[in-house]
Amino acid sequence: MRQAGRYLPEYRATREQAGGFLDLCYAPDLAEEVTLQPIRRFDFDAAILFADILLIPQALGQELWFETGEGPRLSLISNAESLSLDGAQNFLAPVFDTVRRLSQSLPQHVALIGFAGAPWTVASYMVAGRGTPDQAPARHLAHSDAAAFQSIIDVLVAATIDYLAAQVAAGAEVLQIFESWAASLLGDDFERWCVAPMAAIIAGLRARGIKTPIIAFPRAAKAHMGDYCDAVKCDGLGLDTSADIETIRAQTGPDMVLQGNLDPMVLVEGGEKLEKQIALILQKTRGTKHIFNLGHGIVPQTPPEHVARLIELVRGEN
Ligand code: 1CP
Repeated sequence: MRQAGRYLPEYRATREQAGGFLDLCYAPDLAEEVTLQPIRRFDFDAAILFADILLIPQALGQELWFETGEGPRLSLISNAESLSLDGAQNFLAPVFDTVRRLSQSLPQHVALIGFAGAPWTVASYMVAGRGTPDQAPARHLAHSDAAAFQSIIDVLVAATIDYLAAQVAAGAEVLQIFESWAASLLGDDFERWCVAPMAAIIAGLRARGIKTPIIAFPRAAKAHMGDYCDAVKCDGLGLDTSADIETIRAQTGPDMVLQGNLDPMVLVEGGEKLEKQIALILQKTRGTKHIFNLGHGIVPQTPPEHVARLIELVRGEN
């Protein structure tokens, strides 16, 4: 869903060289290269590690592959029995290698963002074996056998703490945790499967003395964002395209760092619409702690010139 590089010809060339998408994720020199490509072109203030949220299930022993033109596929599970934490971080060692390389090769002023998926979102793929519009298989398991679903979530929490801690040890300067499917849960379900695991990961990292800023991205969550931030204790909050910046700012107070929420489709369109949207976000966020960013992943058909124009407009303001 982030899929940052796919709008760039240089990404497509490196991806071709790697073979498959997963080969690219596990080849530190190539993953480093595709992380650097947008920075070279646009001089962004931050780079996000090239990897995927589904590497953790694979490291835990679940089969993972990508169907060309379709997306991820995983062998099916309905409890944690076949998952193993032993060896998981070893399996992920190439990712830490990529982070180490990037912390050397990125310009000093460019922050390196490490990341992972949040347990609910990752589990939704693990249980369905693929992406789903409504996460129905995971919601069904969470209701029909909460203990089994909890066992999957618990393994993910433990693996994710280790994974993010290792990224920090390798040089990640900011962490982002993607809860892409936060909108499919409400009320107690949201509390149990989104809030509690996110809080446990952040608390687990803090208990290890890790002070790295952590941005949570509960995409399109319907909860009160002030309460969410208080509960999970994140340092930053990613806003999707549907979020109203001023409303969320009022909910979180002035100290929370917000990030987002330009519509990626507006970036595809460009022109006057893009200029207006950017001006509006800049106006709404002036003088506040806000990281200019999209509200969701950049789409492959985005013309790179529109990204260059965005940078010009945002930088012109400062
Ligand atoms: O080249 C290709 O065809 C593969 C496309 C691709 C890429 C480039 C996938 C498959 N993942 C990625 C990289 C990726 N994914 C990054 C690295 C940085 C970047 O390129 O920007 C990151 C941060 C992610 C995160 C990710 N993967 C999320 C959460 C983020 C979000 O935007 O909400 C999710 C849900 C995924 C799963 C995933 N990986 C890839 C696809 C097609 C999907 C979505 C599957 C679906 O639900 O249909």
